[in-house]
Amino acid sequence: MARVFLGLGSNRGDSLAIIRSAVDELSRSLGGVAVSSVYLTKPLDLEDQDDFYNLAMSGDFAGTPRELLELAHAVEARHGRDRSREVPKGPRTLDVDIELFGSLVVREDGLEVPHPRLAARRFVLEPLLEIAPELKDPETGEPYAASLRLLGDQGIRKIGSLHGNRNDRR
Ligand code: PH2
Ligand code: MG
Ligand code: MG
Repeated sequence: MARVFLGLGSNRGDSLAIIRSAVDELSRSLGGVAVSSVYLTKPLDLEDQDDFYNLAMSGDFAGTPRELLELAHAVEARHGRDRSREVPKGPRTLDVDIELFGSLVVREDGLEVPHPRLAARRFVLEPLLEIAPELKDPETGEPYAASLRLLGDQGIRKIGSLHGNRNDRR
């Protein structure tokens, strides 16, 4: 059993509903799930596209990294993602990335864990550290909190809980 961390993103379609549904689906294969707040984030890499909704979730997973990747791809496909008809790093209904798989390091074709750009992306690190502030890079032992302090603003804003905040209602 490994504690795994996933990064979810969407900037096409009804992004919040898509992410909510994907979290529910993924949660069926994970134990002791934790889910971060939702963040509205400026697109990185390919800047000429709509802002993304991003969050992180974690849970205990009983399978292999390859099996988790297959699950991630299946959940993406069920939420309208068609990898054969999309622009690399461009708009997508749902992206489910494996950020960390316990302390495993995997560098294979199509499966790289920790995610190669994890420590450079505020839209990944901020939600991740919200649910696990002590997380460290399994290769270097460097706390991700230190990586986060090195990053600039990157245009990310916490917009609240995935299911809304009950205390906001009157
Ligand atoms: N995903 C990308 C490329 N750029 N930018 C933001 N803000 N959020 C993302 O999830 C994202 C991105 C490719 O997966
Ligand atoms: Mg991806
Ligand atoms: Mg991605």
